[in-house]
Amino acid sequence: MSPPAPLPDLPPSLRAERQGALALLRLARPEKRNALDEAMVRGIERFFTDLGEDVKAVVLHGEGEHFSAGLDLGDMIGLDVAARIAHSQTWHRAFAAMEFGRAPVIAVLHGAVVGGGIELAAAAHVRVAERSAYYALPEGSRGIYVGGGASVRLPRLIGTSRVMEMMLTGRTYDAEEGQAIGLSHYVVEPGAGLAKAIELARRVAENQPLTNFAVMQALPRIAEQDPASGYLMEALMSAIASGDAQAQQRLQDFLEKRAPKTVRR
Ligand code: 1HE
Repeated sequence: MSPPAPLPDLPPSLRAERQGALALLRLARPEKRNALDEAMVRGIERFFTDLGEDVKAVVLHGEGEHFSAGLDLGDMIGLDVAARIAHSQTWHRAFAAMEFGRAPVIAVLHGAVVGGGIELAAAAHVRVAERSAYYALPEGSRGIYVGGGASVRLPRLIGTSRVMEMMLTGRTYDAEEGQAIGLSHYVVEPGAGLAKAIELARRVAENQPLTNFAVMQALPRIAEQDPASGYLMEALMSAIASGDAQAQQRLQDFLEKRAPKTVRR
């Protein structure tokens, strides 16, 4: 078997490692509570853009007590309007590279998941929250506005009204509340998030690659289309995925009792 593809060069505030078919990306700036500065955001873009073809799923997590304190507020000091637009668009590119990248991303959330930290988490495909996690959009009290895609991604997750209320009042949601409103898919005990995310990522990595492609690339676009175009796109995607040799084999495996059943777990 060929050795795993090398991981892209990253700043010291981001650490990447391979575990078989998985890649793990760690926010490694705990002394600043994983506040995301420009080097980290550009590093995130590079990581997801240059991900090797043999990476089948990614786990994103944070070092220290918090997933991320959001934007490094120092980056907002003294920029003119054009530079601020460019700054926000750098975040958009980085998180789009993740959301529409080569491999599904499972994020582990703990401690503060605030501002740009929620924006980063919202670009992941599966979110596992430890009980310590809490969510906030403190932009209002900082005198700024979201710039990492929250206006687009968060209303789709939790509704425009909740995003408005979070931004206006600075209210926080804890891990359980976050799960109830759709910010995370799982809540686990403190310290158990990474193991859970790796378990989920291994499962994701075993799917047919074309199915994962369809889920990541087609599903969110279909969901935004008018229904008639969406049904057509779904039929086309479905035909492409199920016509693949690996899909045909998997179907045969089930029919000939070689594949596991879908049971409650
Ligand atoms: C930071 C940042 C940051 C910490 N930018 N430096 N985000 C926020 O408004 C959240 C701001 N952070 C906090 O409220 C707190 O830091 C925490 C609740 C997350 C953690 O508190 P704590 O007591 O553990 O840490 P700390 O003492 O506040 O912070 C440790 C250091 O990290 C300290 O620096 P030091 O040099 O004094 O050690 C902090 O200044 C630094 N630090 N958070 C810069 N965010 C694309 S637009 C997105 C818009 C947003 O994300 S707005 C939300 C910004």
